[in-house]
Amino acid sequence: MSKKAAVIMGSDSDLDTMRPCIARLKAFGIPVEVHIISAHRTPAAAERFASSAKENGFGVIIAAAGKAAHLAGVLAAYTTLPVIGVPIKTSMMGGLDSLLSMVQMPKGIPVACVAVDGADNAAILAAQMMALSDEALGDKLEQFKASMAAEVELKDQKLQSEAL
Ligand code: RP5
Repeated sequence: MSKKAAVIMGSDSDLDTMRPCIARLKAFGIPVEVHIISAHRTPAAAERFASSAKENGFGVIIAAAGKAAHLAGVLAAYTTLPVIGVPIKTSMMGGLDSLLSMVQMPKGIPVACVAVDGADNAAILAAQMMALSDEALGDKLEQFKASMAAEVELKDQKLQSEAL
């Protein structure tokens, strides 16, 4: 059976930012579970989820959080699964607070951190990780890259036909 991806958010206020991530994972045919678990408000649930994620059939964990964004790091502390962090944009510091909280992990507990609000890239990176042991998913990623390249080429062709 295909491994699942987990999308964990620190708050329901992160959901709108994370919708493209969930949609992209589904578009690749990856089974997804989405949960709200907070490193600070529900730390026991964070430990429970991450400690059992591997035996529960997950292949990767995506963790989105803002401000003092410790969620990805805390989840990573309790699992050997790869954890991808999505720092959420904040009103006070534009997400720099989330980014630094997430990316500056101490030696031994890595978190693969994407850009502020980089939900879509988190899904693509997760798919690339899971494709290491899933050839069909690898083919879908090849197609995805080819269609992106075709789109750019089309834009360039269109530009060449315009008088600038
Ligand atoms: C973080 O604090 C969440 O991930 C969210 O990005 C931010 C604000 O949370 P709420 O106050 O909206 O619940 O824990």
